[in-house]
Amino acid sequence: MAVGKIYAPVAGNPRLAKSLIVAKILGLDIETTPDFVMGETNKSEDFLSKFPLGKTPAFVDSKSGYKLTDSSAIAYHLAGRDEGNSKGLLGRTNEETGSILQYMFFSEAEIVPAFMELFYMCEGFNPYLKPVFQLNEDRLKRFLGALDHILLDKTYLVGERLTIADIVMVCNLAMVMKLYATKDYRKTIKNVTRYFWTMVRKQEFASIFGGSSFEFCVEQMKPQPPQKQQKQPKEQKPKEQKPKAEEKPKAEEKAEEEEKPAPKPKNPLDLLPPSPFVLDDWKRFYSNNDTKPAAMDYFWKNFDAEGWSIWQVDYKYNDELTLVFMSNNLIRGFLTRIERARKYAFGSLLTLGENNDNMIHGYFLVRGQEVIFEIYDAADYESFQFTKVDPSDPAVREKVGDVFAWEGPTLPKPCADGQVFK
Ligand SMILES: N[C@@H](CCC(=O)N[C@@H](CS)C(=O)NCC(=O)O)C(=O)O
Repeated sequence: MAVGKIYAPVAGNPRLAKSLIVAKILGLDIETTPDFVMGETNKSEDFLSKFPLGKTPAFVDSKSGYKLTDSSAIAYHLAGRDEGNSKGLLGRTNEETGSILQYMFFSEAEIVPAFMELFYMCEGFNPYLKPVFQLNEDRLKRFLGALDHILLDKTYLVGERLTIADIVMVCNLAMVMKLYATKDYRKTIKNVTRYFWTMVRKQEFASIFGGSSFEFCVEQMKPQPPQKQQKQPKEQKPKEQKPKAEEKPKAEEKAEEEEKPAPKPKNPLDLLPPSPFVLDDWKRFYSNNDTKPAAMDYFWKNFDAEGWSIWQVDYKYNDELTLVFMSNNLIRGFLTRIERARKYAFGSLLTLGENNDNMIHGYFLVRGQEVIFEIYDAADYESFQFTKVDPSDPAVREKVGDVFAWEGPTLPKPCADGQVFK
């Protein structure tokens, strides 16, 4: 029987790998969650009731129900299930354990955050900010340089045997080595590269990272082009909706704040005449019914063209898109940044096509007759073309239905993936 279950996406997950490697070494049976969908499973009520942080990996002991989050904490806990510490994964002396923790924290608190800042900007999760990017490149260089120095005469980080410090470090380095550290870069951290290469070929790591087939970085990941976020606003921006406070110089704003608490500006959308179309009812109906025909019949029956507008949304730089998962990450990043629009909008944005030949296309339903502040305020709004469409046109209705359903004859290309903003 499995000693416990780890909730996390399984494929290629270096955070989950830490625990799987420990389990392999100690012969522990761990249940995993191959059906886990990031952004859905970890946002479910059931998951959040167990793990309020909503993050993975997350562990539950099958006997005691003991719960734990954080990949390194879980791996450390599992390493402690070694009767008599026969493998010594947690060190054999108090000093060794201290050093193990030192390297684990170094890896988690320094290397990983610096790398993830770069990764998120390259994947489009965070807007590209050149100084922040450079700062983190410098930080990563400094940390890997220090690690290189530490590893000058070492095979393992602590003592002469594999410990949990190596497992955590190697798993954390895997993404750096795959996506960032090109051949030239690796030449500047020869000891780190030698250490990583030695470890990934060990049988404990090989089944996870492919052993000798591990694919080192050939071309370094790149941030999203900055000009996309710096383009001039389009004329369709309804500037008057922008709360005045945003235009004031910072110092003036600060002085005012100190004098009196700023009154919370009423959202102009809440002042529109009430609409018979209830967004929450629609979202619920859409989630609980087949999109075609049931949900779309409901949608058009209840749609209120005076209170709501429909917008075709197209990514402006479709010809720069490459892998489907990256396009979908770009969509996810945008939808995260318009989070505040949830009360006033619904939409479906799809990645259509295939790797190296795909486009981002969709439709949004928006309260009122303009693109709302909560959407155009997003840093990457300018990368998307919002075009108002005529909801009384049957051809438009069919296209909206196909995009909301993620399938249908009017999609310009077959749907590869997508995100619903609801
Ligand atoms: N330090 C944590 C980080 C966990 C983490 O950020 N996990 C990501 C997935 S790899 C996550 O759950 N993200 C969802 C969210 O932030 O809502 C660990 O190593 O477990």
